[in-house]
Amino acid sequence: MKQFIAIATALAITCIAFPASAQFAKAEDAIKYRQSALFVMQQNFGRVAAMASGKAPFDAKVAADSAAVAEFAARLPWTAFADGTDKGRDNRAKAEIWSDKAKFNEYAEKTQLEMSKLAAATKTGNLDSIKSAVGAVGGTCKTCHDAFRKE
Ligand code: ASC
Repeated sequence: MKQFIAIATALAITCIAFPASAQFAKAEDAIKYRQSALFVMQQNFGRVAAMASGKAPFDAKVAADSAAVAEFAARLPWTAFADGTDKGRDNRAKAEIWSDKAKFNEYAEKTQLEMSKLAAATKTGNLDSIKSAVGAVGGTCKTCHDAFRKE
């Protein structure tokens, strides 16, 4: 019984600490997964960013729906940068992702935080708030790419 409680507790803690931790059969799958998640995130963020910059007409409902998807997608890629997934499929991940995990994780969390703020801004429908939130998200994309993405 004691052992059962210990195992159940360990499982519960693991689930709370790593809600979205995914395991992959092959490095190729992990790379494809994170590339897909980042693509979905970028497509949805890009749609809102185009509205914020005036390149696309502002549609509050489309902006809110897109930002909600981008916010969700922003939670997905990071678990797929597991050890041993630097090679296996064409990709631009730099070795620093694995040698400087603390910084990479910090940037990943910042991206999620700013994406959540953008999702909140789109719910208000206020274009000025959306513009500044888009700028903040774009900044986190760029900071991370400059450090961790090959040209
Ligand atoms: C995008 C995209 C990025 C960021 C970046 C912001 O839409 O694909 O990498 O925004 O350009 O500076």
